[in-house]
Amino acid sequence: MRTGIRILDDKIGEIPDNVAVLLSTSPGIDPASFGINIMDTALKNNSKCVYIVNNKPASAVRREASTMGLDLSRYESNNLLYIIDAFSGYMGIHSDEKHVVENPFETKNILDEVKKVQGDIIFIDSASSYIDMKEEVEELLRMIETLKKKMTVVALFSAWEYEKEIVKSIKNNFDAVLNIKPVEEVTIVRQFLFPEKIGWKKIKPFAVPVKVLKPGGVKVYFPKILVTGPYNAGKSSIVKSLSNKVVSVDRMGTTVALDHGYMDYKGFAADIYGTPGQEDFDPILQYLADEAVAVILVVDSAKPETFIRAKDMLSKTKAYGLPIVVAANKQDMGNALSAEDVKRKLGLPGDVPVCPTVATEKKGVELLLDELTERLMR
Ligand SMILES: Nc1nc2c(ncn2[C@@H]2O[C@H](COP(=O)(O)OP(=O)(O)O)[C@@H](O)[C@H]2O)c(=O)[nH]1
Ligand SMILES: [Mg+2]
Repeated sequence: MRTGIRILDDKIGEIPDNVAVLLSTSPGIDPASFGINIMDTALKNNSKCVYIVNNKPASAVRREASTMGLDLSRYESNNLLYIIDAFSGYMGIHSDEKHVVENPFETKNILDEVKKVQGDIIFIDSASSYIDMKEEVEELLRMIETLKKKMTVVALFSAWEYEKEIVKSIKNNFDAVLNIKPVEEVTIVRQFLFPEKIGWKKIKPFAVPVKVLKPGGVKVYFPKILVTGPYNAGKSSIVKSLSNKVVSVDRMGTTVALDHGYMDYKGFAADIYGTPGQEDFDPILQYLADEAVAVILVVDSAKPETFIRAKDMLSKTKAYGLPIVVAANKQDMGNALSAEDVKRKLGLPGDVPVCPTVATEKKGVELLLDELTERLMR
């Protein structure tokens, strides 16, 4: 089993069978989106899933999935997914669901309902709501122990103000703990996933920037990738070719303000901003570059006389220190230098990749993206 979240999967490896994973989110972040995304990944990998929901109607789970662009009905009708309603019974309301726990106050009844279905992975949405209902944690932990003997357990947890000791004892009972927390930066709040504990693998602490896209699901998300380079090098064309959506402010054929695009590629999502190339705009370059996480430098391979300017722009965007990839663009021009020659002439550090591109034909853009995402993962 994998989470479907790039970087995280690469670092924690495959999740073994018969472990319990706690997915804990800070107040204000709904753990269900993350649980549903992991479930969708598991279903796509042919694992059977069971989803117990005790804090909202089962229909709310389907609705949440559908806003993320994920369709669960196919799996439900093929008996690859069972959603167990442990909410209606708690609320004392009627349920039209196929799988209902009439009295969810006792975990024995939940386990009985689980016995009627089959699954490799079971999701509990939500462990915190169950603890709130029972006002104690032992019974839930015992249920998880029982379930773990048969399947992998993923428990969702909204970490409101619980006593430290309680949280500690809960976490102790899980093989892995993944925390999702907001991190405030200068102007924006981003969400990061922090693995706190991974029982099956030694890991160094790391954090993965995440965002729940509706539609799109959970993506590793980078809020700002900067595309810079001299006038006419092909920046706007690169932003366009990288993007699923694009807004460009062009006047008389060149960018006077800012290109913005949105990229969604192999589990990564990013907002991409192009800078203007003309020197008149240099004073604003550093503002545009604020909070950038990576830089794509675009050069016209047929115009080596612009390379000094290109390097100057890298300095002005304070790109050194960030991951940089170079697009040696306009490779279709008869007099274009090869990517190797562009690299040598630019005189950038050896580990900066220079990729041959023809932005107007989207050629080479995939390689550029692979190099970029590879560097972002580091
Ligand atoms: N032949 C060729 N023309 C390109 C390529 N990329 C961009 N262009 C053209 O070069 C001009 C400048 O491109 P643009 O993306 O606006 O450059 P910017 O000023 O850096 O944003 C436009 O006429 C593009 O159509 C390419 O790879 N090959
Ligand atoms: Mg432009």
